[in-house]
Amino acid sequence: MNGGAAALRGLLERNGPIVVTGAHNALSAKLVGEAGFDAVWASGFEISASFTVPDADILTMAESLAVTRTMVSATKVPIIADCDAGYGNAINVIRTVRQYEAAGVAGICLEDNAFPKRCSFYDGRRDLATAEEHAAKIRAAKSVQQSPDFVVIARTEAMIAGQGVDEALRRARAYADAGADMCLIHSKIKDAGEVMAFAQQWDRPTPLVCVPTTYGQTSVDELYAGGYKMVIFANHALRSAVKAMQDALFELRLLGSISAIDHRLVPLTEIYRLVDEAQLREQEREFVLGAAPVSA
Ligand code: SPV
Ligand code: MG
Repeated sequence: MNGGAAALRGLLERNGPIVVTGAHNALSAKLVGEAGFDAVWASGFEISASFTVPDADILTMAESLAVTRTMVSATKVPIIADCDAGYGNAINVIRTVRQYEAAGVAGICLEDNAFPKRCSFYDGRRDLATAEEHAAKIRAAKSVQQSPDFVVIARTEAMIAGQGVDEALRRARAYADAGADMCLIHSKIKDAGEVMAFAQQWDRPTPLVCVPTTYGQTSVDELYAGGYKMVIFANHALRSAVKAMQDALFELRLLGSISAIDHRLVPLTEIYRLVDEAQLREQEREFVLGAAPVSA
């Protein structure tokens, strides 16, 4: 049984917004859970950056899956995996769903970028799959999931590609009708105008998801009131970590003494807590130090 999927279904049935935050490894996923977010977004942008490669289907499915597995084991909070365009066509999607569901994620997101995808915010080339092709991927995904609770989010990049709200509506309707559990409507303009206009015209029961990276002044409550059930803060664990590390490392190099940057650090005991060092000592007492002698 996939406890994460059942928990995510519970959140979908509950009133109020589902607030999700991105992570890129086990530790950041654990911190997202401890901060009280409802779910972890296993972000392609964050995981790619943690390998210092662009978010453009450079990492393989196996690499991203391996990272995602470490997240599942680090937190009880449901994990939603960003599976980009599904790592190929509908046949690749079938294996992607099987592997991610078996890894214990609560759900996956599949976007209608053509494979290989490019991050929604990069300038330059942007090719979308046809609506028909992506709807078939959603149907393929839904046809192979094992647990009825597993959540498939269909994402349209129509507005990212400059094709407007009407094209986003046409595509999202096709994905909802293909069986998507949620539709993610992405936008890169500097206010919530596009996503709000979309939600006003949305005429399916399928709940909506948004990623307010470029319209960060709009609150979760406003987005929920506008029709968005799930809000994903996609990359903020990564960006805050990079800033903290850059500032601390720069100052350490400049000042040459650890005590000068003490105020920037968590104590070692906080790291011990995060890795459950107390449990290690308990297990050592029980299974190593106090091991009963084996009779000959
Ligand atoms: C990610 O975090 O990888 C996403 C969200 O897909 S975005 O970067 O906004 O496209
Ligand atoms: Mg992504």
